Amino acid sequence: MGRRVVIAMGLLGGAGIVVGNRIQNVVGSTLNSIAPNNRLVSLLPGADSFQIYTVSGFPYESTTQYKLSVTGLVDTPLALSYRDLLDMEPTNLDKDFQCVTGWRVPRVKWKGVALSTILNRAGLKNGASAVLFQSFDGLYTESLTINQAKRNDVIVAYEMLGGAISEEHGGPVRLYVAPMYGYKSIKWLSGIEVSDKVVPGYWENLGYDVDAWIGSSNGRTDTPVD
Ligand SMILES: Nc1nc2c(c(=O)[nH]1)N[C@H]1C(S)=C(S)[C@@H](COP(=O)(O)O)O[C@H]1N2
Ligand SMILES: [Mo]
Repeated sequence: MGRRVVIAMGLLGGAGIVVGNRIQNVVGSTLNSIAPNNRLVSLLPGADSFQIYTVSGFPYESTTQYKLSVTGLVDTPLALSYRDLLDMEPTNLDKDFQCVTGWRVPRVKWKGVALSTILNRAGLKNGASAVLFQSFDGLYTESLTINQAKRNDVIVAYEMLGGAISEEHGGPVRLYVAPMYGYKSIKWLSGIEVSDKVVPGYWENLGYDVDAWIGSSNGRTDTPVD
C-alpha cells in the first residue's frame, strides 16, 4: 500500500475525528482483528452517519489557494479557482452516500458544478474515453469512463451537508459520484485529466471494482441511489 494509512472516524456534523496513533491506542486489538492488512477500516458504524476516511492524512488548501487543473485530451487546459467554480452553473443534488463497507447516509445535500460542464468548457479531443482524478493528498486517485463522467449526477462539489465542504470531508472541493460507491468520490480534488483509457484508482488497485455501481458491483446488493 506504500505510505502509512491514517485511520480516522468522524461523527455526524463534524463533532470530532480521531486520527492515527490515538485511535490505534484506543482500539488497537479491535483494529487488528478487523483490519489485519490495514485495509479500509470502518469503526463503530453509526447507522446513518459519515465516517471520515483518508489514506494520507488531512491536507489543507484554502479556498484562495485552491486550483483545479483540467489537462490531457482537451482543447483548452484549465486551471480553475474556487471562485471560477462558484461562477459556473451550479447543480444541487439531494442524494444518499453509500460506502462499500456498508454505511449509508441518506439524503445528503450536495452543491457543485456538473463534471460535464467542466469537460465542456475544456472541450474534449478525439480519443477522450476516460477521466482520471488526482487529490492534493498526493496519493489517492480515481477514474471514470467518459460516459460515466458525463452523467448529470456526477459533480465537482464545493458544498455538502448544507455548507462548505469541511477539510476532513475533502474540502474545499471533492468529487461526488452519486450512483457509485463512496470510494469514487475522491476528496481534496486537485486534478482532472482526460485520457484514452481508465486507470484503476487507489482502492481499485487493492481489489475494489473499477465500475463501482451501487448495488451491482463489489458483490453487494445495496439499493441503488436514485
Ligand atoms: N482523497 C481521498 N478521497 C477519498 C477517500 C480517501 O481515503 N482519500 N476515501 C473514499 C471512501 S472509501 C469513502 S467512503 C469516502 C468517504 O468520505 P468521507 O471521508 O467524507 O466520509 O471518501 C472517498 N474519497
Ligand atoms: Mo468507502
